Amino acid sequence: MTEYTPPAVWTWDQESGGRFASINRPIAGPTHDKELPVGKHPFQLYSLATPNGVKVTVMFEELLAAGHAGAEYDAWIIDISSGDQFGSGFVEANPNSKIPALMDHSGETPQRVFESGAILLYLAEKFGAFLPEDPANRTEALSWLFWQMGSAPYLGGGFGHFYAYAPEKWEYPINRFAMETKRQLDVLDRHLDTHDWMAGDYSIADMAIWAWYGQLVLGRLYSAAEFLDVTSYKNVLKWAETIDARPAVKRGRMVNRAFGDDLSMQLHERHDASDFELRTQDKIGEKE
Ligand SMILES: N[C@@H](CCC(=O)N[C@@H](CS)C(=O)NCC(=O)O)C(=O)O
Repeated sequence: MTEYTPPAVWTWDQESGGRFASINRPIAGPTHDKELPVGKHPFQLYSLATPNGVKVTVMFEELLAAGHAGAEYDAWIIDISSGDQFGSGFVEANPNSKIPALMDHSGETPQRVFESGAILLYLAEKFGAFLPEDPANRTEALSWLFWQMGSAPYLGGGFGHFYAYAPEKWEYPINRFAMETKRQLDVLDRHLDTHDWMAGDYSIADMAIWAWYGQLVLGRLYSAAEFLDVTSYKNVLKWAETIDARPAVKRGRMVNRAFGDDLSMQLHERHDASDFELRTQDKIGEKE
């Protein structure tokens, strides 16, 4: 790694390199006018099937599977590599320009919700589902939910960025964030040694943590399974496999997914429960 002497005042170097460099900016706000589409359901989700997006689509599919018909939703794809997150309509839904963003049109005035953890909590409270009712387990579930929100940036923005996306492999940041990621996996592994779920029953805490750490130990993130020796976290792996086998989780993973080799796992937009059967990319790809 070449030595870097920071200047007195940082300036924006547009040539900083690395995958996704083109979408990073040091300023917020919209870059262009673009209204968001609105479908027929009360909930309008604007997202992409990254771990942060998958948490929310898993929650919607779990709510629907549990019989909460009011959780019907339209899921629109936001292509973050093309800058959709900087369109004016999206920025109105999320001033932070990151997926996922939710609009709830079920009340008198539309309600925006941004930050995946806030969306999960909003839906759990609205439907009285997937969040323990007793105060002790509820508090524990929220502790783990917020743990995920605070921890995953070290896994994604730290480890994942330097291991998979940075323009070169640099030992210092990879060591730093591999160490922290493995520490976090050990936190989970010790907890799951004596618990089936993160808090009480299966809850939004499991959904949030599974999307990142569950998928990491299942070998789906950053091609890093061997490097991080993920299968040594046996309790995390068993818990991750149990969640992965849930039909609603499989459906949640498919929504807004526009990458990967398996076209039958890609449902770019979800507007109806039948879309999982009728509108995956293997079935409509050639037509659209
Ligand atoms: N803390 C946020 C993080 C959301 C986030 O980082 N989203 C990423 C995709 S996983 C994104 O939209 N990135 C676009 C960008 O940075 O411009 C949440 O959990 O909702």
